Amino acid sequence: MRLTPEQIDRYRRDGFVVVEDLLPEAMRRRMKSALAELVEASRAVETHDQVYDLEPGHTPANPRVRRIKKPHLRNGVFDAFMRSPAVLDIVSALLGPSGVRLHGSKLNLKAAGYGSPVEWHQDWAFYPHTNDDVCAMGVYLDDATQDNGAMLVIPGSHDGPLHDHHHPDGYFCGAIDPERSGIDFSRAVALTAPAGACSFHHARLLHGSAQNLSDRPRNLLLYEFAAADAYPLRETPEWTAYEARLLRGESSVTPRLKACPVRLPFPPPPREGSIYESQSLAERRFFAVGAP
Ligand SMILES: O=C(O)CCC(=O)C(=O)O
Repeated sequence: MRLTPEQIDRYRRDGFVVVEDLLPEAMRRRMKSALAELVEASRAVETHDQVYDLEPGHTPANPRVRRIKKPHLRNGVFDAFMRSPAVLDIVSALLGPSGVRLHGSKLNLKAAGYGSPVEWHQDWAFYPHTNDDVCAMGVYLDDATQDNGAMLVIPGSHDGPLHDHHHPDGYFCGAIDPERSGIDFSRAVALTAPAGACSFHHARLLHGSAQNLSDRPRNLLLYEFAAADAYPLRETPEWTAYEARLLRGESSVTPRLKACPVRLPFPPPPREGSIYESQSLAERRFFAVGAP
């Protein structure tokens, strides 16, 4: 499937585009059963680790998972979809001709009844690159609706400033202070779409999502992609592993530079491991958290 020129224009103007029916139904079912197996296996885990970020209240008898880290390394189905021509054709159209590299992946569960919110942020604050041809693809494993925590975005904000994601005490906490930021949150739109849809959002786009107090889960698989000639500023990657993440295009040691606002996510927060952990340190929250 290819994007129409109108869809590409919309991504450039608004900073996001949603494409329905991109994930084949058989693959969606395989992803859901791979996810169910991973949640079942989380009974063996008591604290966050390399695979799991756990919801408050998780116990072996009552497993509650907030995020699967790097799902493309956990089950082949998550690896296969990001390499499919349908996905790479779209991502190439958005990121340009140099090629596509996987930066990372995650699966945010947002379980029915308690799934945690994600405070407003810009992905760029977490992983700035030498140019901003960087995006995240959301794969809707379930319907995303107004009441089950669909992602909220501020259209056009990818062209605006990089907001402060630091705590007043000086460390990076990965969340924007809703009062100090001056952002007009009434402009937010919800990326509601049926299961099988995929969204693509620019790394500088403002976004967040509310707690899921509905009785339906909202599992969202996310792949982070960078243009092949965008080099990460935060870390010096191990070269062989970095090259293995090149999904399309040619390897190059000549990154493309573009003047973009950058603020490195340092010093690191006292609690690290996932966005949920670092955001739990934020002084003020936008999204309410109900009792689990
Ligand atoms: O799961 C969501 O609704 C938001 C995800 C997100 O923005 C993130 O994990 O960086």
